[in-house]
Amino acid sequence: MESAKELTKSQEYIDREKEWTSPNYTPIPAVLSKGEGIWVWDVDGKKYLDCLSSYSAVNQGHRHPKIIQAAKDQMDRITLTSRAFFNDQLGSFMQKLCEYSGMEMACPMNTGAEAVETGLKTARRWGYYHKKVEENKAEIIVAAENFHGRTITIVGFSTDPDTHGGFGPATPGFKIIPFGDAQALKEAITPNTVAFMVEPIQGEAGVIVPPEGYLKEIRQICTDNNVLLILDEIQTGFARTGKRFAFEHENVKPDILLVGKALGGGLFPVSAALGSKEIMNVLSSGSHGSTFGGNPLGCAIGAAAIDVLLEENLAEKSGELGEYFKEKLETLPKDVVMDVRGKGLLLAIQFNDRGGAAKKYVLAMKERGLLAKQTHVHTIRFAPPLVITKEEIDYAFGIIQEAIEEVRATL
Ligand code: IF1
Repeated sequence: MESAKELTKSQEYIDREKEWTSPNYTPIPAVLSKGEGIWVWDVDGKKYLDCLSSYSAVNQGHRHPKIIQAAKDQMDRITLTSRAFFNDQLGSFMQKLCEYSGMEMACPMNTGAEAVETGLKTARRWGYYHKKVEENKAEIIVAAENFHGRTITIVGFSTDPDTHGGFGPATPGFKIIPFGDAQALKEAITPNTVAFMVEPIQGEAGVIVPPEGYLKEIRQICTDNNVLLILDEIQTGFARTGKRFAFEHENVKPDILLVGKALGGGLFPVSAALGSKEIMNVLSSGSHGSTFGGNPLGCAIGAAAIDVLLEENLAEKSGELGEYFKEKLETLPKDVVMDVRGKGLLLAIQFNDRGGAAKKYVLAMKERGLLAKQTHVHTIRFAPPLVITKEEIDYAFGIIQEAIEEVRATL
């Protein structure tokens, strides 16, 4: 049990953050000050296993030495040039990223939302320039329960009231269909449809895996109707689900691939929208950009982030260890945990109503030294850094079991 003094130390940080910072989050009360690999420490020196990985942005582990060194080396050279000029890191990073993902060309951005907006703009322009859709008539289809970021356009097609409430009016030109329903896509397409954007596994919705064959079906429907398939792999990408990208589980390829999070190696915002040369060339000079997009520091970090995934074989590890972790989660008491979902090390457990709100379990896990976060009241996502070992999964599972037993006794 923390002493009163220790509580004061953490509390002091919490109070100061609350005093000066907008309340757009309700953090779990852990004040983190150090991270290494799968471990983080709070200001009182308490050690936690990070089972969130900053929503899958720390796949390589906290402060991976190779990525940190690449950042330090680049910081001793040059960090920001803007794209008003060339720099000596961007071309090789774009080539590495395209070769890793099997795409022809990439547009470098910073946050996931920027990559999503880049994908949407590219799809609309492709529609007008190549599909000859009438100007300002382009339609883009998205899935219900989506999460693609927080800009006004993106939240405008969210079905989550917390995400879109109070931010209207929505950007026009978007249609919403049920996730996982290929027939619904077929029926929603019109001659003005330029793209269908979807997460291959819906993260924020609670790690919702679509029916087997869904990706193959929507790929075919988009091809048959000359509609671009945009896959948002910002959370599922970079080895998280047991493959380089989740689309590989069904051997399909998107027309536009959106990436971010772990591309920044747990260090720095690095994202991109990738596609064929025909598609990406619609972004003519002066039509799109960003101050930091393609900056040499982010490129050096992104290149090292990809190298680590390859050198440490993290996609295969994530697949094997994810299976192992999932099998253990499936042994949790069925009267409390009604469902276990996910692929690779993107996993989630859903509590039944008797299990009650997931937050109680999250707090009990935090007390025992494991950090996770609930989503949509009854679900907890488990997404540790992909460098976790089998023994560390056993340790994490022990904490999860104890926390569930403790809370279950109070129900
Ligand atoms: C928050 C959620 C996860 C994403 C997908 C684009 C983005 C995200 C599939 C935008 C970002 C983050 C954002 C963060 C919490 C987290 C999140 F809970 F919000 F929904 F992971 F599920 N596509 N997801 O998951 O990327 O602009 O943030 O770099 O906003 O609370 P970003």
